[in-house]
Amino acid sequence: NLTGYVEVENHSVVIGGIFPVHYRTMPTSDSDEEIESPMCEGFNFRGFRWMKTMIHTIKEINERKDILPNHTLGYQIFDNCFSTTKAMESSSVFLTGQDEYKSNWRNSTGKFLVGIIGAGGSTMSAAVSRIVGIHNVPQVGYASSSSIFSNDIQFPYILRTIPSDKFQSEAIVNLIRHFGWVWVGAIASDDDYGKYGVRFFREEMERANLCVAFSETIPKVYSNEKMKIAVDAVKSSTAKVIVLYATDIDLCPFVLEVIHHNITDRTWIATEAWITSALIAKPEYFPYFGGTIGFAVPRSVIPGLKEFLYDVHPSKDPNDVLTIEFWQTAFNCTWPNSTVPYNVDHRVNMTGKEDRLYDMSDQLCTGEEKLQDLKSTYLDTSQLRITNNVRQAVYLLAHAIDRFSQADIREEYRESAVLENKPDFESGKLWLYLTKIKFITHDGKKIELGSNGDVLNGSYDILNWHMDNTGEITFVKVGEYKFTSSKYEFVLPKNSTLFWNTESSRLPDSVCTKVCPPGTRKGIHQGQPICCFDCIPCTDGYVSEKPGQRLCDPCGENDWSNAEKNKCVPKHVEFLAYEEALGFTLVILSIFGALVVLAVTVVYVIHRHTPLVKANDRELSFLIQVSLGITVLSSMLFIGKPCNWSCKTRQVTLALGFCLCLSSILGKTVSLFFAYRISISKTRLISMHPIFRKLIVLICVVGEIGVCTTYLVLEPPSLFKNIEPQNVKIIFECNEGSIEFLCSIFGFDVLLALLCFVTTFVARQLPDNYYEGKCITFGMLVFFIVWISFVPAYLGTKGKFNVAVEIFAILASSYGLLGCVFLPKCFIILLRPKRNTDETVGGRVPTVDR
Ligand code: TCR
Repeated sequence: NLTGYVEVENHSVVIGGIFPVHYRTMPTSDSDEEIESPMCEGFNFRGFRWMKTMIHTIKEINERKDILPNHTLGYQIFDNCFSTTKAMESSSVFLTGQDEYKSNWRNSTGKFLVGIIGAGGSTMSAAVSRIVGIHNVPQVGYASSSSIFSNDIQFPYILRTIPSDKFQSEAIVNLIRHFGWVWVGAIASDDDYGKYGVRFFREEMERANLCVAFSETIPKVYSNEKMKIAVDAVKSSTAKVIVLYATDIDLCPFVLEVIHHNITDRTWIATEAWITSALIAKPEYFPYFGGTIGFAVPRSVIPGLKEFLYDVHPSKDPNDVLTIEFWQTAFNCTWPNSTVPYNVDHRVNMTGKEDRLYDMSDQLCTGEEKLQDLKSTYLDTSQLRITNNVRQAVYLLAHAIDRFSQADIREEYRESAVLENKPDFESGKLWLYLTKIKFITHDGKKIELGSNGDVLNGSYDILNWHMDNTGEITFVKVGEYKFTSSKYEFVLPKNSTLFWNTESSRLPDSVCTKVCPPGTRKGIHQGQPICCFDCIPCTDGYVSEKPGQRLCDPCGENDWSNAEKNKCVPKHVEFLAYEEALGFTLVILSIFGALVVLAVTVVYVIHRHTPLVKANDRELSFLIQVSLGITVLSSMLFIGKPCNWSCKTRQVTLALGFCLCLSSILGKTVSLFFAYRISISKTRLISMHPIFRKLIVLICVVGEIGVCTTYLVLEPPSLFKNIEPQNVKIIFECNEGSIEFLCSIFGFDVLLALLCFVTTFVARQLPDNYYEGKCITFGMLVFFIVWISFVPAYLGTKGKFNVAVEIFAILASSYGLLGCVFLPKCFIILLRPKRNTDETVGGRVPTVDR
C-alpha cells in the first residue's frame, strides 16, 4: 500500500526519503474485511517534483568522483500522502521492511539505511522522528521548519536545510513594522507548523509593541463551524493585514472560503509554505489574494534537473504507479490497462459538499501526449526553493557518509564497518559528522548547520504577488531578509514597486483605532490591547504636536495651549493698555482733569488781582493747581505696558503730587486756624506770616522727597511678570519693592490730609473768605471716602483691574479736591464778579492778609 521508489541493488548504502506526493488519505471503507492502510488521493505535482529531485541528486552524486568515489547510494522513497499515519508507516517499513500490522520485523532492504530525507511537513517529520530517532537514524528535513526541532532533547537526530520558523516569524514582524501596521490578524494551520509559528509570531509582536487582532486556526479536517470561526474573525476584524501561517494544502479550503464570502481588500502576509504555491497563486484568486507579500526560501537553478524531470513516461515501467498517476492526472486521460484506481480528489468545499476535482476520464492516454505542452507545477523549474532544500539535504547526507567512510581513526567507524554493513555499526555516530559538515552548494552558497541541526544563517526573498500582462500571477522579488542567530538585515529598496490589493492601490493601513490627531493623547483601556485606545483631548496648558502621542506635553512658563491643543502659543500678556476701552477712558479722564486744572489756573492768572484770588494766597493756590495736575497726569503712568521706569516713578510721583497738594492745602488751613484762634481770643496776636505757609509746604515736600529717594535707592519697585504655570496669561505688574516704604510715603500723605481736615474742621465756624474752610473740609471728606473705599476694591481685584481701581481712586480724589477747592471760587470769579470785591472780602471778617 505504500507507493514510492526503491533502488537498492548494487549500492553500498541506502538513503530513505518521505515526500507528500498526495494531498490526503481517503477515508477507509468499513466494509472491508481486511484492515488496510488507507489509500491516497489528490496528486501533488510539487511533492512529486521533490521526490524526483531526490532521485536526481542521488544519481548526480553517484556519478561524481569527488564524493564517495568508491561507493554508490541507493534510495528507498515513500509517499506520505501528507498524513502522519502514512509517514509513520513508511518509517517502520524503513526499519523493518514490513507493514506495521505484522509484528515480525525484518530488515527492509537488506542494505544499511544511513538516514532519511523528510518527511515533509513538521508534524510528519516529528512523527517519523519519534520512530527512527529511537534507532538513531539521522533524519534531514527539507521542509520541516517548525521551531520544535531546534530542541535537541526532544528531537536529537533531526537536521534540516530549511531555516527554523523562528526566523520567519521574526521576519514577518519586521515586515509589519516596516510598513507601519500595528493591528494584524493571524490564521494558522492546525499543526506543528502553524501553531508554533504563530506562537512565536505573537511573542515577537508583543515584544515589538504591536498587537495581534485575532489568532484562529484552519481545521485539518474540514469542519464547517471551525472554518466559520476563522472566516468570521477575518470578516469582522478591523485588521486589514492578516498573516496566514499554513501550508498551501491546508490553506486551500480557507482560500475557497474567502472567495465564497467575497472577502476583498485584505493584504495577506504569506509564509514561505504558500507564497509560491500554484494551488493558491491562481489568476482567478487574484482579486482576493493579489498583493500578497511574504517570504520565500531563496530560489536556485539546478543544472540538469529540468531534463531529468522531463524524462518521465509511464511506458517505461508498468509498475511505476506514481508515474502512471502523474500522467493520468496531468493529461486527464486513462492509461490503458492501468491498475491505478485513485485518480480522484475528493475535496470538501465550503458548502460542505464533496467536490470531485479529478475523475477517471473515459479518454485513454495514448502515450503520445507532449510534456512540452503541459503547464504543470511538476515541470515548472522557475521557483526551485524547497526543491533546492531537498537537493541540499541529500548532499548533506552524502557528504557526511563520505567523511564518515574516510574516517579510520577508530576501528568501529572505519569505512569497512559501514560499507560491509556490519551489525555493530551505530548509525548514531554518523550524526557526529552530519552536524559538522560544511559544504558549498552548486550555486555557491555555504551550508553550515548548528549543533542542534538548525540552519545558522540564511536569507529569505521577500516576494510580492503581481499580475503580469498575460494574466498570470508573478512572484516579484521586492527585497531580501538576511539573518543570523543574533542579527538581521532587512533590505527593501525604495524603488521596488509593490502591488497592494487595496481600493486606492496604496499601502493599506491596519490599525485598531486611527492614530490620535494632534491635540489629543492615547487613552488606553485597562486590559485591552495597547493598539486600541480612545483619543482624549489634552487639558489646558498641555499640547500634543505630533499624531499618536501617549502623553500631552506641558507648555513652557511663557506659553499656553491653543484652542486645538496642538501648539503652545505665547501666553496672553495682560496689562491695562491704552487701546482698550477702559484704559482709553481713563486716559481721557486724566487729560480732561489736566485741562480743567489748566483752565482753573488760567482763570486764576487772569483774575490774579481780584480780592478773591489774592485773599486765598495766590502762590499756594497755584501750587495746589500744579500738584493736582501732577496727580491727575500721574495716573497715566499706571496705564500701558509697565516697565521698570514706570514702576519706579508711578507711586512716587503720585505720593509727591498728593504731598504737594495736601501740604499746600495745609498751609492754607493752618493760617485759617490761626485766624480763628485770633478771632475767638479777640487778642491781637500776630497773625502768621505768609512765609510760614510756604515753609510748611517746603518742609513737607522736602521730607517726602527724602523718604521717596531712600525708597527708590534701597528697595525700588520693579517690573514683575506674574507667570503662574496654571495661568492662561502672563500678568505684567509692578512689584512694589518695600511695602513699608510705600506705606510710609502714603501714610505721610494721609497724615497731611488728616491735619488739613482737623484744622479746617476746627475753624469751620469762622465765616471765612468765600467759604474756603468749608470747601476744604468737604474736599477732604471726599478724599477720605474715595481712599477708604479704594482699599477693599483694590484687594478684591486682580491684574489690570487692580490698576484700574487705583487710577479711579487717583482721579476721583483729584477731581474731588479740584471740585471742592476751586469750583466754587471759579463760579464766583466768573459768574458772580460782584461778590469778588474788596467790601465783601474785607467787610465781613478780618482779612487774612499776606
Ligand atoms: N514548513 C512546513 C511545510 C512546508 C511546505 C513548504 C509544504 C514548508 N514549506 C512548501 C509545501 C510547500 C515549511 C512545515 O510543516 O514545517
